Amino acid sequence: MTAFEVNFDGLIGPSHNYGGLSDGNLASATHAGAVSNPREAALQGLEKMRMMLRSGLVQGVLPPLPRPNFDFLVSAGFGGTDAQIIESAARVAPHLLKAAYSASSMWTANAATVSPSADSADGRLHFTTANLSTMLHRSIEHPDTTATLISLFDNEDHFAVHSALPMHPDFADEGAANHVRLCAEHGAAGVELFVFGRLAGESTLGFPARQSRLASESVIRGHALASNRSVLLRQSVDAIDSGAFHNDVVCVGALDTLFFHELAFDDTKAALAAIRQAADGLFELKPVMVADAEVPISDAIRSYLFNSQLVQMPGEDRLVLIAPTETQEMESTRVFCEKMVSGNGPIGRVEYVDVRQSMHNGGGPACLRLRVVMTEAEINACHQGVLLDEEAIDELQDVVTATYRDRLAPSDLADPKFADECRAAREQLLAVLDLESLA
Ligand code: SUG
Repeated sequence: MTAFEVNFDGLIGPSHNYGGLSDGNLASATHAGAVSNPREAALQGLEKMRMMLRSGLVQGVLPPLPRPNFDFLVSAGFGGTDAQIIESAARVAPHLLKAAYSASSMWTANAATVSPSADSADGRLHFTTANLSTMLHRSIEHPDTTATLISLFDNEDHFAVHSALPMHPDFADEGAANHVRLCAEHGAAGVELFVFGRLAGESTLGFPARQSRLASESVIRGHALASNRSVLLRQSVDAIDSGAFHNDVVCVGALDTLFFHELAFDDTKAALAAIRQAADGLFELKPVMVADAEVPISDAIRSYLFNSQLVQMPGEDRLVLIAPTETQEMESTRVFCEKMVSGNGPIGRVEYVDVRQSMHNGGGPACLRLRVVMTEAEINACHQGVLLDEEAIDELQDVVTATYRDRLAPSDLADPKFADECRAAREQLLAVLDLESLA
């Protein structure tokens, strides 16, 4: 069956700010407290979507979640009117207010894990919303994310939307950021890789390992995936402690190609052997491993070389790597990319995109999109308002330009009027996407 990879990018919300909320995410720590520019952030994201669309790909979008998250603040004991809730949270618990305002749902690679219908025993396209339980500000995303996915994929013949796994560290799940699907072509059965940082119950030193093996195993069961086509791999501690808080900071795969850093996995040789065994009879794996001697892990993480989108563009016979401009600006990664594309490997071109506002919080091009492999029937069965054309992108950009601030300091979150601004902006975005029901 023919299928297409549809990228659902997160539309960056009006409260995008640098809260310094993510332990183990070096960019978030470095930019903590800086003034952000939500308008520029959202426009950068929308330009990336436009670039994909112009290349002939199907491009989707997921709207921002409602922020501030009043349910969260109320469950933390704040009460009264909206303005009173914000004023008292700003006074006694500014860290909770920052969490409630985080625009982190923009990184839709963490929204859910997705398995295409070609891989599932029941022939449906499966989503499991990520519980994101390791980081407080992210743990409050899942109820609204599930509601969004249900609105978009509201057809049980084609789609199964599973709500988040249990909210316990044993089930810590970060979604597609720790998941890679490999195949001969999108519509054919594939091999799904699940990368975890620790076992349930295991405590680790250093930066937090955000994904548990139990979470990955649970998703494999829920999505009715064949066990011989599912591979569980352990992230290396070196990668996590160097700042690879998700596997997609050191690895990206598409079709039969796996592009990864030498230090990404705990045991690279065993990882490749396991993938080859699972792929037996389906495709021949093309690994592209980048040696630490060529691109040190610290450069890979600062530039986000691997947090790139790896896509098959119509009319091009080799894959295209859509990398952040930071990769072009760093000597080791630029030289590596030039050498890679001049060789005859599976990646033939690198396109650089500017998503700097998101990058300063540790989110590159790959974080900003959720990949959903869909057949034509599935594309037709999903909510059409989120499948973009240039006109819709223009309309969204107009709303952003008219309603988003171009300067936001964490202290601005204390102003109750900002909550009204965020609500009004989101309502206008939802209207463009024909999703008023989520308001
Ligand atoms: O979870 N940053 C996000 C970045 C997520 C990137 N996603 C992928 N790698 N797929 C995170 O650490 C920072 C927010 C702040 O500090 O204000 C943040 O949540």
